[in-house]
Amino acid sequence: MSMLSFERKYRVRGGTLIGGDLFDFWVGPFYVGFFGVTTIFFTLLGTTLIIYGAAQGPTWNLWQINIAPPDLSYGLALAPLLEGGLWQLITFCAIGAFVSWALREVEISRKLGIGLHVPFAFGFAILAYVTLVVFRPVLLGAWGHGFPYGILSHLDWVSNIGYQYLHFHYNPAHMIAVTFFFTTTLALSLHGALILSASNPGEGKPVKTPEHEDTFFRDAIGYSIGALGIHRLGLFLALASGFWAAVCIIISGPFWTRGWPEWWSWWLELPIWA
Ligand code: UQ2
Repeated sequence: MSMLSFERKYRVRGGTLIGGDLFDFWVGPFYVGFFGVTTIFFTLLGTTLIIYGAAQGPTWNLWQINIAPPDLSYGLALAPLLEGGLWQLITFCAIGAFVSWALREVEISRKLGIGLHVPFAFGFAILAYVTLVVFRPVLLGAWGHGFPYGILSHLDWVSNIGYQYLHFHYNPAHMIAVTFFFTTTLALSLHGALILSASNPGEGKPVKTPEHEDTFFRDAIGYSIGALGIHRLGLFLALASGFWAAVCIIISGPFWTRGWPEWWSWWLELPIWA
């Protein structure tokens, strides 16, 4: 079925989570829906606040623009606009936009009768962000523990947090996250290369089949995970990356306040060395 006739057939009413038929329509290729409206609202408001914040600042240099969270002394209270209040509003808008986008994905999935894997996966990215700017700051008792919104400033923040724990690479959850990130790139490069190799056998030669894909890996390592399996593995690896990234930062401060190298003392203190 051609794409245009498929869309005519499957762009159906219903599947909305809220508002019934109210925003149940398309604008050009885009589905709108209640959450399309809230996404636009939070995105426009948040972006306007970022530009307003930049306009107050000392620079229009794109690399140096910075919108900082409130001073730690404000704790978990609301701060004046130019003393972190903008950061608080922007954070609220960002979460509003991300969650709206996820819920719009849910509505589109429900319309099509497909699984909720895409919004579920996006939810992990949202979780990682919310961990940095809400969960950890709340556990530490101040919005000032969130990261600043700026290209260089957020890099400085990451660097400072790293040194605060002496050597962040000794954080065991960070080790697990990094390993998952690298394994994700390994799996995606294997998968992308394998699919393209079967699809592009060379000029004038017929495109090859999934059996060829299986056989390449059975010849090479005696095992093929399969066409469906590689996608399950890929999704798992990607979600585990984000999950452990969130774990590694939430435990830094709320659950471990010393340097991360010191955490490994448990190994030296095992009774088996005695
Ligand atoms: C595979 C398969 C695919 C693939 C890939 C493999 C036909 C088209 C890449 C090979 C993957 C394996 C053996 C798992 C590797 C494990 C890790 C942790 C990276 O068998 O089936 O489908 O794309």
